[in-house]
Amino acid sequence: MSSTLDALTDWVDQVATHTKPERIVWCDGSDAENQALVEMMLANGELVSLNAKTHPNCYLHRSDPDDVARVEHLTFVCTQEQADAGPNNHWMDPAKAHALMDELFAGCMANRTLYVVPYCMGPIDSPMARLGVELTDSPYVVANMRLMTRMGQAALARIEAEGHFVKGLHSTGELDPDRRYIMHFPEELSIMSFGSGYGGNALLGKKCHALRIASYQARNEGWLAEHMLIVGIENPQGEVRYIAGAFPSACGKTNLAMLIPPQVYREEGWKVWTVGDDICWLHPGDDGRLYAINPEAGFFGVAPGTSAGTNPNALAMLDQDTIFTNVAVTEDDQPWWEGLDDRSPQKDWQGRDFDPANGPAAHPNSRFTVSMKRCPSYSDQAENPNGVPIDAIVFGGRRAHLAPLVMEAHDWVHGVLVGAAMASETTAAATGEVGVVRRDPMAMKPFCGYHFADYWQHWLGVGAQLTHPPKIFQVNWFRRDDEGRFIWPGFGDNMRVLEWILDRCAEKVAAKETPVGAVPTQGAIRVSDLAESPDMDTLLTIDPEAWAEELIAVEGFLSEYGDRVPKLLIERLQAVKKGLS
Ligand code: OXD
Ligand code: MN
Repeated sequence: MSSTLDALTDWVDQVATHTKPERIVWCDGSDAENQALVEMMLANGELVSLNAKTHPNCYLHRSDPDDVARVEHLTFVCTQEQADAGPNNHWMDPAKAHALMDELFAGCMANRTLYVVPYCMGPIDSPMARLGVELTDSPYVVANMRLMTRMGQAALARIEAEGHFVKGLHSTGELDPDRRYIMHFPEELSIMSFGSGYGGNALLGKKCHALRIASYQARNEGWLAEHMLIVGIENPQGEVRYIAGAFPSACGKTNLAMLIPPQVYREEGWKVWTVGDDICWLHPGDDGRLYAINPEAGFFGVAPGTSAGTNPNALAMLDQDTIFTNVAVTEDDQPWWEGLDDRSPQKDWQGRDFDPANGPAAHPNSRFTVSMKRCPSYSDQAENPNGVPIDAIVFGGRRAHLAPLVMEAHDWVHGVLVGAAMASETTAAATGEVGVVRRDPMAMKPFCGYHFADYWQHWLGVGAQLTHPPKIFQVNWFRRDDEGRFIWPGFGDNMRVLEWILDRCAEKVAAKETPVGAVPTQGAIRVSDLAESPDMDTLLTIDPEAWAEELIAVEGFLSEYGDRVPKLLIERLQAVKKGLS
């Protein structure tokens, strides 16, 4: 019987025969290997050096201007049955998708190196972690995968021991948007990505594996793969409680994951610990609770808006060992982006002399890639192989009206409905129009690898199994007043809302019950120390008429998913509607 390594070598050989690389390099993840790759990329211009005094070991990558974001319209889930991919995914017949990709990959690595990148998603010794191998012709991808995953020798050893891994094949091709596809084959546990070097399309461990393929695997295996941050809140007594939160792309997950509590909280001894900022794998534990690991080892965060004011922890970690993509630079070669500070950039993200007439200096979706270990609030539990127990799940969206600052679902089933009804305005993380409201259930619209209705059913099933399920909440930091200004200060002050959430979990505070959920009573959210008190009445009011309309819209949205939508969810929606009338 051949070993896993033989199976891996056979696959590498097959790919090499088809793609014709000049050479094959098996990556071990070592510093020496990384250094050699960086030097090569500096020499060929794929990376640009930044100021070595202020930003040692930091580099800038300028991508092709047409390759700056995920491409949802070119991202496919290829299941045998179209119905299994669901209306939430673009579907292609697997045979057709393979034929198309085989044609694109034929000979595409001529004069290039094929890198074999073994990686582990999750702490290397965690039973919840999963393995993968990405074959890629992009050294930029290799350098990023090294920061974003546990990559190299240790992962290869675990693959050999375990015998399973997700196969990911990637080539930047010619970066031609007309020859670009991101294909997922959940039934084969494989991914093929051609024509893009952008993180979400090319770092296959992230969205492709840890969300689309993993969500499919998780359903078969009884767990959840979610687009969530994981944050630990330590109270003055030294107890740490963990919250997982789903927010659509670019709604501040990274900021929330590393928030710095307001001064009064800090003085009392509150602390915040970062476990993850984007992806969370949730497993039911033997004690009936839900345990979370972050499958990633790094942050691939949005740079614009990150500043000493909005996210000092992020800023502190970005002055060393970071790869920047599509940011601007100052005259002394420091990375710069809109919202950072009031210096003026010299070169824009395309390397041109900065001219405001060309638009923002940094691309709105410019990114930093950095190891989690560089984060000052990095949790000492982030590497815990058993994960962290979750007390609360938070669903957030970006809504100018309607949704209150915070609201607690009646129970798990209602929480699943709240998650399924999530809506937000679109952002720059995906190509397409910005600012349009769209439904984004559990913030998984672009990432769920199977039919949403089956996914909601799976959520209900996981909840039914838990004797101590987390409580589920909805939050909205983005409510606006009549002049269009944000009412809630957000950022570090979100701590005030997290405190209420944890108090509810510990059954320490009462709440005001409404048909759509329980909201804080007057004065329950601490704001008295704020220089300017926000309009809490508006932030916490439930408008029954507007909610009745919202529920009709939600009902319409759910009906797009047909007969497979769980009856329990529809019944609950009807019950909430009835409560409002
Ligand atoms: C991301 C995204 O890059 O959600 O995390 O788009
Ligand atoms: Mn994300």
